[in-house]
Amino acid sequence: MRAWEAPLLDSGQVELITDQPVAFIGDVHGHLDRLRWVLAQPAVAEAEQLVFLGDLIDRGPDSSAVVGMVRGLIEEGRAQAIIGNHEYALVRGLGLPAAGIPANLELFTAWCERYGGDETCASYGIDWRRADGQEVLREALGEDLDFIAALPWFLWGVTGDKPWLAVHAGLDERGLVEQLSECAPQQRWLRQDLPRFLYAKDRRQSRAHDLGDEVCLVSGHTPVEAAQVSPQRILADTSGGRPGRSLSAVLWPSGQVIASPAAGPSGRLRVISPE
Ligand SMILES: [Mn+2]
Repeated sequence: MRAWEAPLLDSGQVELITDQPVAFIGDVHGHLDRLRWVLAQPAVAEAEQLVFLGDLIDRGPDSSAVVGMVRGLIEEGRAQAIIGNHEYALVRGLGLPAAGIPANLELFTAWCERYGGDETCASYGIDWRRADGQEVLREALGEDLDFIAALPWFLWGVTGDKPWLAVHAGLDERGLVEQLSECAPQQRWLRQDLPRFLYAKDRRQSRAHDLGDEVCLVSGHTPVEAAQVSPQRILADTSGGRPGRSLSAVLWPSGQVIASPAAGPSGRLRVISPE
């Protein structure tokens, strides 16, 4: 029997994915070359499960290929991924009528102009400014859009007696169940405000006051120079999708960090232009 169990919430929200060592992978943001480099490192290749921390898309040149690769890894049972604010903005902005998700034109425009969504559109062969841009983008995304909209908003796991909770932007000090309940599946796409759960930038140090000391809180979202790793907190976004930055993976429970070169072994990494 496990020494630790995730708090009981809506059964759709709690996903204990593995009891094996995992590799947490920070915000990829369309940088396929960095992702390939990280996945090729033996420590990552040998991890039982890969856990992507959200923001697979936007800013980098290859969002479509990154989504395809991660979808493939998930379908093979090799990986899990949570949603990030960039995927949220795409799905909520574009809307997904079949799933009851209304479009939000203001957010869609912001996604294209300020989130780096224009790069994602280009990777799917779409110029978002054309009059039927949303329609053709939805068509081009196809099943990728359903995949992105269905990503879980957080994940639990436990390796031996080492539990973790992954959520894209981290948590604040409020109670755990209160915070996670804001993301109840039936509510999450209908809210009027942007979920802080995915957006807040002030959560490097904070955690829910009732999250047990034994639980490691894992997030991406807030770019840091080097991955922050402690028994209670992992922050793995070392790029924000920007040029000249690296993609990091953090092995759990060892805490080993694997970071791609900011410029290096592949052509694409080498030709990254300065910010
Ligand atoms: Mn990000």
